[in-house]
Amino acid sequence: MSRLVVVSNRLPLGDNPSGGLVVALQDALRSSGGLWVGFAGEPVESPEDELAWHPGAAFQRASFDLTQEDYEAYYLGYSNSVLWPLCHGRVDLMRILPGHVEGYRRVNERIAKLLVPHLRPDDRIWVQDYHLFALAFELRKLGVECPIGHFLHIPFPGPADCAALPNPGELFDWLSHYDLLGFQAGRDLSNFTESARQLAEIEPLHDHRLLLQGRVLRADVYPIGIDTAAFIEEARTAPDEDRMRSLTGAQMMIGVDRLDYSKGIPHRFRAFQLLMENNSDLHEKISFLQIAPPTREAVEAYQDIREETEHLAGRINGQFATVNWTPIRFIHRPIPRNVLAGLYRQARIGLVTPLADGMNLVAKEYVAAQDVSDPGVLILSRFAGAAETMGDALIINPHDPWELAEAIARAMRMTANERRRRHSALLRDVVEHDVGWWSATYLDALAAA
Ligand code: ADQ
Repeated sequence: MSRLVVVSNRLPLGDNPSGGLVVALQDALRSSGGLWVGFAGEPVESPEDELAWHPGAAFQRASFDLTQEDYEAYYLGYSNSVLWPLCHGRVDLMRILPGHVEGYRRVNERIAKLLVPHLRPDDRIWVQDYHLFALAFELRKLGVECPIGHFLHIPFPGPADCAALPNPGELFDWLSHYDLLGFQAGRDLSNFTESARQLAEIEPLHDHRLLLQGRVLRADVYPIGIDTAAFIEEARTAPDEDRMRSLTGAQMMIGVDRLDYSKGIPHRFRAFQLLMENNSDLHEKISFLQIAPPTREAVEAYQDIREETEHLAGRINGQFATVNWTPIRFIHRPIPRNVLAGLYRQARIGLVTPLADGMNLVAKEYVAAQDVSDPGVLILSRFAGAAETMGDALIINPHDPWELAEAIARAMRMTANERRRRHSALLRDVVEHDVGWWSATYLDALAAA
């Protein structure tokens, strides 16, 4: 079997690293004697001209260094201040600076140069996400001919948004050097083909193949999943968090997100406020736990979101709290997985309302964590990739606070029969399409590409 080489922005560090992607790729990496290459996490003053090796995992791991300048241009700059907002429909938040795209090209080129001496002719390379769009292009320049696939974890923008890039054609040039492009949802594949049609040269062939900028490649949809069996077990055996039980017997509604403007957290707070204003019978009956650790605080667009959400939560609590009841609890810390699994299981409602999201794994974790005899209700934004396969959730438009408030009220009143019927359909999908299915399906397609 040919060796699998995975390249991602972040290298999973620590002994026996875990996390969905690691679990998904571990078997394929181990059985092929595979290698994972990524950034070690902190910029350094004088980077090494070689990869650094990290023993302690079931596969080989190697990291590359970045200078502060490269980190700012490639990671904080082009990746997270241009591509992230672009792919999440927020071109208004893009900060285009000429040095940033240069830095992005430079880092992709540097990773390619560091990787090439360690490659074998029959390797298969799997590149993860938007930080590394240009990697195949750089590897091909250095003569690498083995199959290279890309998987995009976030949405692909449509033509109107793509046109906001300084040089949209370059993105499609980069992508044309892959053999397989994987997307989370049908929506992303259509956006990709439509954007390429308007901004580059594309010709559809048969069997998910196409000609992009004169090169043949395959593009298809591979919705990512979670390690479902492990998460079900985690939730079943989770510690009972008595401290989270409410004094008034209120049902818990839970939201779990990185504190990111794409996740629609202020929108759900406003909908909750509307619900409270119009349904006094629900006062003291529902308590909303939002867990949202801050991320990317060095990126300008992230600096307002914490203040805005804290302000909203404070206002809502001020308006409705009673001596025995706090309507919203807002936690800014990451939570250990087993505690998180237990909280999902206790929550009568899982609230997942992004304005744009590649997939959204919280939706799948919430479903996996439920007690099948008395499951809770998933409320899911139609803008999450997950909505394409999780139609038995209450699908909502997060921009419409009335619709969202109505869905919460409906979930609170839903009969146990209807909850079980919806949950069993959702669980079937989350079990069948877990993260192992995702990686196996993608890697089969890469082998055939
Ligand atoms: P993210 O934007 O990070 O991922 P998501 O899919 O929701 O979004 O995954 C977040 C993960 O972090 C979940 O496993 C969740 O449990 C965990 N998490 C979040 N807050 C936490 C907390 N406070 N404590 C502990 N764990 C927490 C990107 C894309 C998504 C896509 C994934 C995978 O943006 O759309 O689903 O990659 O492809």
